[in-house]
Amino acid sequence: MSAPKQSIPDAEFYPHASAEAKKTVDAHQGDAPLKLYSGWFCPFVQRVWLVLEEKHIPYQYIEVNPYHKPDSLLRLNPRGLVPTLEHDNKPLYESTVVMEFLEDEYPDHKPNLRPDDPHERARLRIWTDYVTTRIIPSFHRFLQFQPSSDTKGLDEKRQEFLGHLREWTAEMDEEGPYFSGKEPRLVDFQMGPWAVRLWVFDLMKGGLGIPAEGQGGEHEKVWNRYRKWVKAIEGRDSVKATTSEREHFLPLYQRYADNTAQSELAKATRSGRGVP
Ligand SMILES: N[C@@H](CCC(=O)N[C@@H](CS)C(=O)NCC(=O)O)C(=O)O
Repeated sequence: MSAPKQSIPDAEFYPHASAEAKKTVDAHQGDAPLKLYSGWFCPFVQRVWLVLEEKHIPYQYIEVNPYHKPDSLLRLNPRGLVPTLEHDNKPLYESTVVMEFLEDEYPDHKPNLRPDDPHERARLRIWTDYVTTRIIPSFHRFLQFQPSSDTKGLDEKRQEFLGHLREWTAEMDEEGPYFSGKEPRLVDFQMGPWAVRLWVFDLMKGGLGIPAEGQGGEHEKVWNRYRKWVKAIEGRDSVKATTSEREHFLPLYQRYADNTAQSELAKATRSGRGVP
């Protein structure tokens, strides 16, 4: 893989949420015992933010730039990553762990995002793990790949990513619309933030490659199921309430697409490691 190019100056980094997400941020500025240290653009943050919004848990939203880690963040999370939660003055981090914590800590806040059946609950955790260990790394291998003359390599990365997405989708309840049936569960919000960012491949990598309806061949059924799922996710109020203007994501994703991003995730992808 070619050496990363010089990174784009910070000036292009849009400092705060916009559109619907800005309204949500503005509504959560008051002091609260639960504080979300956030980056408006971050899909790992959005996982946690979705759960807070879905369950109407009171929280204070605190915007930080995790690429210029302020002491307020490092004091709570030595890894300096967002999302970081401060709950009754105690820190917690790692998006999937925090999501589980919110379920445990706020049992009276509906909806319940874990099924009661222990087997289904455990099964969904397998597919959460799959998102983090397969889908997100292959998303980034595809996004950060530099084709130059090697378009075959780019298509390999595209197919690897689509293969993982298909394998994940094939595990969904047949009817849905959500992964496990009629109700959304944590796993839906663990994958949702990446699903609503797939436009980056159309804009920056020559297309995502999900076949159009009726053209999915042997995979027609699974892609139809994926479309049903993603429509349901995009329709959630929580998703709308945590999404900023697309144009503000562009400089951030362009750096990944050019393989110049210097985030922990970009570096991990370059060196063949998984999610930081
Ligand atoms: N495993 C972490 C990953 C979080 C993460 O990578 N967050 C990014 C922003 S999207 C970050 O804080 N990056 C700072 C850096 O790369 O230094 C989680 O699931 O919470």
